[in-house]
Amino acid sequence: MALTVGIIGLPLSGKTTLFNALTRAGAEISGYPTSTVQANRAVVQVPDERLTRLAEIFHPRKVVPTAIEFVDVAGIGQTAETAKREGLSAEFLGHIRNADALALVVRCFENAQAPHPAGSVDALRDLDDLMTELALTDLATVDRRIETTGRKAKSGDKKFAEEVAFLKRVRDHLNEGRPASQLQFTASEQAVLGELFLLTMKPLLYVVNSGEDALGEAGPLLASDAPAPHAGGELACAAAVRDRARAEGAEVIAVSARLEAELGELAEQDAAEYLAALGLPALGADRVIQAGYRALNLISFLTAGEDEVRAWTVTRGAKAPAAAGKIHTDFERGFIRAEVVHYDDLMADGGSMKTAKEHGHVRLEGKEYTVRDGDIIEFRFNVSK
Ligand SMILES: Nc1nc2c(ncn2[C@@H]2O[C@H](COP(=O)(O)OP(=O)(O)OP(=O)(O)O)[C@@H](O)[C@H]2O)c(=O)[nH]1
Ligand SMILES: [Mg+2]
Repeated sequence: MALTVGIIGLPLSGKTTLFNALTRAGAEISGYPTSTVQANRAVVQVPDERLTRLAEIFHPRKVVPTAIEFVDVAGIGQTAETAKREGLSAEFLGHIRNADALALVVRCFENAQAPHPAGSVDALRDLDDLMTELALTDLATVDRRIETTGRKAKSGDKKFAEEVAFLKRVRDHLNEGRPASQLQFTASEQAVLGELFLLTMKPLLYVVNSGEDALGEAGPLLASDAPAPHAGGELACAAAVRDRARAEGAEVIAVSARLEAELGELAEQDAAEYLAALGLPALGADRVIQAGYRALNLISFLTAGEDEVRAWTVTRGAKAPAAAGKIHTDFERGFIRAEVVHYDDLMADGGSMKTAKEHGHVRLEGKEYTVRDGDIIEFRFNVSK
């Protein structure tokens, strides 16, 4: 099943425009808020040029990239959606509860045709609003759970009393405006948290939606420690989001959703030339997907043969048998060894497995081997025992 990234942000921050750029799905956008009433969903392939290169070497019958699902929802805050200040509605939540990560679209672009609902561009104010809504929503979830568990605790079962004590700690923490992801908890407490699907537990990815003119400068600015070259404006906005994201150890990237959406309508070659002219390395859509992978702490390993060349997703730090289990449970159960050559090594060896073997680049690894991003793996297994 594909991992899901929920695209959230204030009204008119460019969520649907970004969604369209990511998925080329052509969802409706507009210049006034709450245009996205229903959620937009689409599954997209994770771009991986290594697959293309491997396909040239192995001539497989098919090439299978991994996939990621994006969900685009209505704007949060400053709208009827949250006017009652009780957090997000059940319907809204239904769309993002199960997301594996949240992409927070932060508006840094100026656009007189679609003015910012709060009257000015101010990323930190917007982020505070957004995080408050998420925390309020989590608080409501925790409160409900305290009620139900509290009733069970009346039976005298110590387990429920402990759970209530923990939930109250979570509530206090959220009340201080801190995300649940910063809590310390034991394994059994983690199990309780896992059942709550709290929004502030999810890995975050900050997406600075900058104007098309500022994008060329915003990208390098995010990668550097430099202050914004002038006060106010789109670059100062981008720098503010960068500093916030860094303080939280979260991923941050800059895109111009509108530019990306327009590029998405061009032929791939034309889009690439246009990007190069702007000094941009890759389509923002691709960078969002890759940053999503980093936010989720995921890596890809590869399999390559005559039948198929394919990318698989595992959590960073996964051992070889767990990776094998992604392909088939039998592979994990009967795991014997993994024959591994790293993609970079294979390329350095001219794409020849024979040369790679001669150079000692093909290794046999056991159960304790930690899979690396870009490993090309063939598993040896035996399930007859
Ligand atoms: N100049 C400029 N305008 C943008 C950019 N991204 C979005 N817009 C404009 O902002 C307006 C809102 O864009 P949407 O993508 O609908 O915003 P949204 O966040 O999905 O809005 P809601 O669903 O109502 O919350 C549209 O008029 C877009 O054309 C951008 O990068 N630059
Ligand atoms: Mg929208």
